[in-house]
Amino acid sequence: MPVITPRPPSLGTVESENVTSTVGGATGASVGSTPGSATSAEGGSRYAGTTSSSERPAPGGANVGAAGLVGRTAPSFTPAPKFTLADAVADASFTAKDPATLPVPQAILDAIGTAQTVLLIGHIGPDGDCVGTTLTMQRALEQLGKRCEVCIDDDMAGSLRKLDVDKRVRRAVDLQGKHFDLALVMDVGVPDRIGGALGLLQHAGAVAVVDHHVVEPKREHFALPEGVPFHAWVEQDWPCAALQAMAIVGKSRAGIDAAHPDWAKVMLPSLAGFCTDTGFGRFEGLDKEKFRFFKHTLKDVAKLEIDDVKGALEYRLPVRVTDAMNGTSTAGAPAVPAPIKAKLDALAAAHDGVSTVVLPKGEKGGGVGVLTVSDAFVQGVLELGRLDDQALVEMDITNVLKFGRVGEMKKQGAEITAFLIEKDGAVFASLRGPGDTALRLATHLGGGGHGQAAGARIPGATLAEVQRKVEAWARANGLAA
Ligand SMILES: [Mn+2]
Repeated sequence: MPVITPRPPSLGTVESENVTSTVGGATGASVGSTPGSATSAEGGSRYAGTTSSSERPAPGGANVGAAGLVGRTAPSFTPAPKFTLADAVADASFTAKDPATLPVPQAILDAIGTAQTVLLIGHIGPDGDCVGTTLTMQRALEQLGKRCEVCIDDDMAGSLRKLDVDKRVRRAVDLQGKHFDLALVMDVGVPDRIGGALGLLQHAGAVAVVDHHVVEPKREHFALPEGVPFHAWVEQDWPCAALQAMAIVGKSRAGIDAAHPDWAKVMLPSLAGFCTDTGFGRFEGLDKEKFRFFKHTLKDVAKLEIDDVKGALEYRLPVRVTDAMNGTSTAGAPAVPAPIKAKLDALAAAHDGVSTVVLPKGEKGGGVGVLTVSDAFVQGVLELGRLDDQALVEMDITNVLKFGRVGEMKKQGAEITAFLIEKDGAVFASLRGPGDTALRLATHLGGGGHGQAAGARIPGATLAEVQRKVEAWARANGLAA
């Protein structure tokens, strides 16, 4: 078993989201309607520095990148090819712009202005943008005397739980039957991506969607009762919903200022969302002009640095947990309780824990790495982890395994990687590879996705069966020896 250095888990969501978006007959629609979901895993893995150089599809398919600068207000400034958010902040000639100057539909501002109670809803398979957008809105609106709740009806990875310092994010079941003057659906525009929060809309006095994906939200999609006002504000060319929150909050800045808020705390989640949805400015197809609004919010409103935002998202598993996952032992780490140790040891002895194999290149190149993780192993590690952090969820474990071990397999020459994990009587495959190899393998396994990042759910199969299928496919296609 190779010893690896644990890497930070995903800043965004988990890979399984990418997989779920490609199964159950929801393929095209789900992938197309939630580009953020299919790419936020990329964002996390990019941060961990382990994935291929595949680039993020633009949310609107119409982002103009550096060309967006042509004819705009800063003709003297020419961005470097890789002009990141850090570059935008550091470059004195790149002037900041106040998001308060961005247009926001009056109907949205009026709906928020007249509401006394507001429910902020983000999407399932949550990422930094949806958590950051809803939390900044909650913190800002509460400064204006409104009562708010935040609902994201799904597990959140450790980095996102860390953003939610006041533990304000709730599941739908905990808010059942509550009335809100306004429900704001943010960073998502389709009903099947908000989980049980869809039911909460039945008790809302008004509903508004604020999103940056390619969506056309309509009231009938959300099955709202007769007469309930519905508004939608979609900015497909904006890099994140967090920028929409920055614009909304910017319009109310004077009113919020009267409450003497901690602006860093109010804006930090939206800054984090901007960072995760853009890969800290590294993704392709971004309109760098929008970075000016990030810079203003960071420096002039929150008075923070990028490292503060990184720090707010930094989550590490307890040391004895990473030790248990990697077969390492860290001096000074608390001992693993005997029953859990026995369980994990038994799994290892039965080769039913974690395994990796790297097949060398075939005549057409490739090189294939297969990582398998049994559900029993995940549950054993989870049991251990929850002794230290009760809020630990499976994706905290699986993210670390995936980003650590997949990166390790790539270093050993695997251009194509398959991460196979058991869950609920199925094997979930998360696939990466150059060109269209990931999609081809996914299709072979009955799934789908993008050329370089794809997934499949194989019901009723064992890990070993799927592993053999991956290996056979690779050999048959000349991608493994
Ligand atoms: Mn987003």
